[in-house]
Amino acid sequence: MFEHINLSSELERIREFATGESCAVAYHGDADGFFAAHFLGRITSVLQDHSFNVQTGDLDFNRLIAASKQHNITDLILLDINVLSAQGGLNALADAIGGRLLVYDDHFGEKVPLPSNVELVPLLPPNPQDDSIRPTSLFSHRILAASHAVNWIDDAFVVAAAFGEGVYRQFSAHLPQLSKQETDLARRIGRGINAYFTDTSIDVDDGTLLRAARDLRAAEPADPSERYASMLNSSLVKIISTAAKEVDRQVEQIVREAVTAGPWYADAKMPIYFVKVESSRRIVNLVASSLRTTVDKGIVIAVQPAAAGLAVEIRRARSMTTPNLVEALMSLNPDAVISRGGHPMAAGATLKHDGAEDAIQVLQQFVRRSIADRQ
Ligand SMILES: [Mn+2]
Repeated sequence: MFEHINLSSELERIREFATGESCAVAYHGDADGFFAAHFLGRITSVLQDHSFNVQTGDLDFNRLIAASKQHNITDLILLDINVLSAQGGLNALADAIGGRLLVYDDHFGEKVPLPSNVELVPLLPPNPQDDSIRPTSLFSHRILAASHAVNWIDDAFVVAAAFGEGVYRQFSAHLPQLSKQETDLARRIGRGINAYFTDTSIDVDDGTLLRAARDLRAAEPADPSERYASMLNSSLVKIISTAAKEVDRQVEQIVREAVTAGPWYADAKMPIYFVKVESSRRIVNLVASSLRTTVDKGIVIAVQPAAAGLAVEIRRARSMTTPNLVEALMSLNPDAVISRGGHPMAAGATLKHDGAEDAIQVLQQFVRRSIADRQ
């Protein structure tokens, strides 16, 4: 899946990049970004002591800039940060950072030139299929495997990451094989980590969960029959289970209400669902994905007011091949947008509060038209 990338030269690049105390890793606060950071932290210990999670839903690069300054960080590795969808934020970060940015990303977004101190390694192959996705965590696991022997916990982690990213089925042939029981636990962990990072009170330099993952990894029992229990009873699983319970409860309730309320645009085969999420946790993406899975047809648009602007997430039923949801977001007036990007079947944006309503209408019309055109 990463045939177009020379893994050993990327390993070298990361080792050269992360040599001094001035380097840190910044990762998207979700299972994919988290495990990507965990795996790279295992390659070079410099990155273990300096890691920032970024709530890219809000694309709060200002917090990242402030945290970097506070810790004297001048060089950053960005994992799963979706920077291509927030060029303004990326430019500000590149300008403020003083050193270099090394970006691993598989998102589509604005096509504009990058600042000269930004090095981008595209994880997607040059000519991807329409719905291509190459999670950063799967890439980092490959890099780690090229450098160290990976153990069972590493395998369980990469499966957890695939579940968290919603690509387990798509990539199962490329993933380690676990037992049914182990696979179920990995699914719980992936989803639990997504839930953990929906808490907007988590600070940008909070390393609790990464430490828990490293402790678990370091304490892998020699006896394979004890591995499962050691993971199940780990502090990692305890921490995320609490978050997962609360998030599941909220998401399930919103999805149930949305199904009862019915689609915003009622077409028997291709309904469009429109949901407004109100929560102190940032769960708009989970609501959108869960509603998409539940209704299993048409398009889902979910919005949630956030500090930076109105977060919007848009999903397409898995059986559909159009419309391209990144194109839908790109049809919006750039003046109304703080960030936008994603994948053809799952994309998101943050809209400026001022003008968000008009932008949502444009989006609704785009989707409605593209559905009508198919028939
Ligand atoms: Mn992510």
